[in-house]
Amino acid sequence: MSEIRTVAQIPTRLLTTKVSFFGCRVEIALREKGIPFSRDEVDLNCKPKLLLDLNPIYKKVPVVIHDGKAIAESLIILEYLEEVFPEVPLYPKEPFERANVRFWIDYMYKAFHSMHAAMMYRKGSLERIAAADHSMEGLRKIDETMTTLSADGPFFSGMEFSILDVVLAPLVTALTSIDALGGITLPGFDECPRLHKWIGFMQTHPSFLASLPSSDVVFKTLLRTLYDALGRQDKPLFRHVASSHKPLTKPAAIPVSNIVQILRR
Ligand SMILES: N[C@@H](CCC(=O)N[C@@H](CS)C(=O)NCC(=O)O)C(=O)O
Repeated sequence: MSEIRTVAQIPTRLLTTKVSFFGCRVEIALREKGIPFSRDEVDLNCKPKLLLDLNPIYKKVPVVIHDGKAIAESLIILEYLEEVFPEVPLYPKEPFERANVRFWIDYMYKAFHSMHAAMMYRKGSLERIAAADHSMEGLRKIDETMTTLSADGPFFSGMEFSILDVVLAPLVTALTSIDALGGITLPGFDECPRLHKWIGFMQTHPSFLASLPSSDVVFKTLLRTLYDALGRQDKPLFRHVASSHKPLTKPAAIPVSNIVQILRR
């Protein structure tokens, strides 16, 4: 007689990379749902055949392999996990509430895209200013929405952890890097108190602590991305961002003179 396996016993494997905001979301959802998984970090500068085979269209991480089948694209993976592992729900059941939550997921996804764009465009360029403005507006709207849903939180929509917390998660570590690298002056506590409280609370939340890289690791990775894209041609910009970084959690200044060693690590 064949062995009957519960869904959680079917092997789950996550392909991600050292710092992947998209991969982190999937990791948090897996942990919140109590799904055992193995985690493999892929080198995106030298993509392994496995990744190209499993995600031949986009060739990106994260990819989840569940029961021998590969699922790509973080938001699609999150919905898949919800359908296959419904025991710990992260989305609301009611269709209108669910639609609303999907709206905010889409909004946050785009706000992150603007932050990344703000970082990648040249300093002072119109594109950089527009992207920075768009992401600032995004953060203000997110603060407003959180406050409307629940003035005190502690989670995005109140007392219950939800998919909105998962999707906003990268903000917890990305903020200082985006600030330093993206040339964005982020809205302060006075302007977005609920958002700042959320960030503080999430820095103590177990699934976040286990899944998010430290702000220093995020900074170094983004700095390398920026250096590869711009730094070689724009040394003053590179020096500026390297020296203006202030880590969110651990006070460990990065002297500009050490920058080469940092990038070699
Ligand atoms: N839309 C994708 C984006 C994933 C993505 O951009 N992944 C990055 C790593 S964080 C990647 O694999 N980049 C490799 C590349 O662009 O070639 C998702 O939501 O999963």
